[in-house]
Amino acid sequence: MGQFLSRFGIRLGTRINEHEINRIPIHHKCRNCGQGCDPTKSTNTCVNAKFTRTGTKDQVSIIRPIIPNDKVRWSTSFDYHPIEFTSEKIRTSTKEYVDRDPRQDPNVQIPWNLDDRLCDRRSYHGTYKIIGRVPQNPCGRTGITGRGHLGHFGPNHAADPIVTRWKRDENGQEIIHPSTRKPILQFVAIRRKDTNELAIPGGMVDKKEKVTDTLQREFQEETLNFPDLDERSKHNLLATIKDIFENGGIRIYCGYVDDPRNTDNSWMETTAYNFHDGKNEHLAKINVHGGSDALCAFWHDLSGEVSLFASHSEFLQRVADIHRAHW
Ligand code: RP5
Repeated sequence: MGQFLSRFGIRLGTRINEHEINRIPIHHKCRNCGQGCDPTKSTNTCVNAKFTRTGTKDQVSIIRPIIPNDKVRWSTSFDYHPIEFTSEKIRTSTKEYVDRDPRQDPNVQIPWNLDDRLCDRRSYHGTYKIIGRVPQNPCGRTGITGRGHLGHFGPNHAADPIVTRWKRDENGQEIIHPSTRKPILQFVAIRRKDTNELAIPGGMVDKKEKVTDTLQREFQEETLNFPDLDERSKHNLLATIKDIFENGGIRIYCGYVDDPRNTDNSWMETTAYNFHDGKNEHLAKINVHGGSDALCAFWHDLSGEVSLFASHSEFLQRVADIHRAHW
């Protein structure tokens, strides 16, 4: 996303206004799989569709109709027949942070475009429209109406901590990539349990939680599983991480994510921060282990050739640019 945002003169890490968002062709990828499917092919399903776009292992799978790139914007006319889909888990949830559907119950009133302190329903992309009592995805058609697998109508906010270090040889020297002649960065990656894809260890902002706290909580839950540490070492390590996350970090991006769960009425937005340990002093020494939603966690080289979940590759490219590292 960064690459094409900057092409439109929009700096990453800045709040994007409504005028700017209108200039962004967000849907450069197939909405089913996030890859470069050819929408002109004579099929109405995505060749790369994965169950995670539309269902989980234990739920019915629904394949989205493909929206050709030039028909994504609401302003273009299109014979559009989206599929209504809200997962059973979301429909039957009684959790406080899962919305009830105002289309089904006229008594449900949701404070759209506001932060009522329980939930921030504001979008980084300005005021979104309410059509038929539910928000309209500001980035266009997705092929699905309803909430899919997302708990909120409108924006669902997440946070992505990008923890980086230089790749070093056994003598501690930075390793230079032979083709770009630039040093190689490594980031803390996870393999997601739901899609099996490589990802940044991000997660949803909880009710009443600050984004800065989400960054720290998600990093700890998904990558720090301390099987070998005694209580004292664990305490010291957590204190160091807390200090770094609260006092350092570069904001890389905030806004819409090309997430497989997005629908016409619910979508993901994130804030991504980079925490870089350039001198191998603290974060770089962490021996990461998978926990929570992560099958496993590990240090992985930053490279344009690695395929990652949602918009994560674009965030990492921005990090590589900032540190003048290999991509
Ligand atoms: C992505 O989904 C965000 O960039 C973030 O990494 C992630 C949050 O969702 P969960 O990991 O909590 O499912 O859009």
